[in-house]
Amino acid sequence: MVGKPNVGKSTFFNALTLLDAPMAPYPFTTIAPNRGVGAVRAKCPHPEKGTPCTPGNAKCVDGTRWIPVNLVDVPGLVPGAHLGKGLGHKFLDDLRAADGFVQIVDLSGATDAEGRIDSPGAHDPAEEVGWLEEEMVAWIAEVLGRDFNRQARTVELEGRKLEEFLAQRLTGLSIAPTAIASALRNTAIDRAHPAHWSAEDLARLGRELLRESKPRLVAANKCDRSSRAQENALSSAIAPIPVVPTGADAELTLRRAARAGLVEYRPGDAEFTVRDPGRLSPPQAKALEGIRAILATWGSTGVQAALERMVYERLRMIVVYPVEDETHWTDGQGRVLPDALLVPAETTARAVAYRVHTDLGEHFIRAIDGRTHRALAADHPLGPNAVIRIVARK
Ligand SMILES: Nc1nc2c(ncn2[C@@H]2O[C@H](COP(=O)(O)OP(=O)(O)OP(=O)(O)O)[C@@H](O)[C@H]2O)c(=O)[nH]1
Ligand SMILES: [Mg+2]
Repeated sequence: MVGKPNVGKSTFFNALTLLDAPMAPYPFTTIAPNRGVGAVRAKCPHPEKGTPCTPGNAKCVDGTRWIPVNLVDVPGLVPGAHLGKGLGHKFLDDLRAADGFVQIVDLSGATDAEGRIDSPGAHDPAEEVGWLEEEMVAWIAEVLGRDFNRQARTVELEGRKLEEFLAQRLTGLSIAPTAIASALRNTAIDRAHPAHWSAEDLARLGRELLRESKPRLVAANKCDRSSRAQENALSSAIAPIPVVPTGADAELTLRRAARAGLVEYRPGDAEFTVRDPGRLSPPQAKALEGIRAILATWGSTGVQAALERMVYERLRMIVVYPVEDETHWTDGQGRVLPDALLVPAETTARAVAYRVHTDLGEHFIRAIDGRTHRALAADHPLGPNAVIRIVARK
């Protein structure tokens, strides 16, 4: 969860995790990252077998699995952060390990670049998206560029592989070697002479690396104070980055009310019901009616949708179910579909084996498709919702 201060990052994070990270209507409320676990939904395969499942890691509610996803809420970023403005570098370093960024913006335009309150519509959220990208590009270019020319010369002299040299410099940024290779291709940079690369070349490469390795999605937050026209303007200004309108505050209220047993609400739903109107205080009743109006306008609070679009569309993840018995879909203890794993689309059968256990990956013989009962080779790419048994040497 990234963005300028005071846009609702911690509120968004709390809504997804039901944790209690501090939230307040002024900038820099968050001064150190908050870590927690949210979840994305997937249709559970158990009805195909006609038996209930026995989930271990990902609970199943009415046929919907909730697959855990690690989330990090970081302090607000301001223009000039890579030079140390605001909480600067510290903030950027918290982003290293992320697979993707959900940028929260203030769609209502009622906060300036430093997160100070202003009148609604005074600021254009598209600008936040623009300068945040520049900050991240500058940050990656800086990580790449430290003592670059001297080291690049030795790479040239020793004829070392450029990709390896760059990968080494980018360690910890969670950037795949394939992303480095395609960033090099896309920038058409002079591969033979890295020692001659200019600061501009490094920035171009940084921009490509960011694009290749850290998919982004914008949550246009505070939609309760915004219009569809504002959403459309933002979407066209920052295309092709997808925009999901969100009301983090409303989602948090609903989830907490559901936890307290006051309402029936499932994250992502378009509606909720009050269990016992007599139990609500007048302010609670009023807040919930306000949220009803938000749901009527926007269809949902958008928070769950934003996370799921990030995971499924932007990160291209799928859910697979490893089992030990391909007929009953059970593990060794007879539990049905115990594990639901999020893996990149087209992950191979062997890679899933490694995810389950290193031994299983190393001693992999074949996998068996739980639906067709056909054998799958190690490099067979898996599709969404695959149920597979892995056969390994003992
Ligand atoms: N109207 C409205 N206000 C919201 C929404 N989400 C969050 N807020 C409010 O925005 C303010 C800032 O929320 P935080 O979650 O602390 O924002 P942040 O981005 O984490 O802020 P920093 O940690 O300072 O960077 C709080 O007053 C929230 O109640 C929303 O969907 N609608
Ligand atoms: Mg915060």
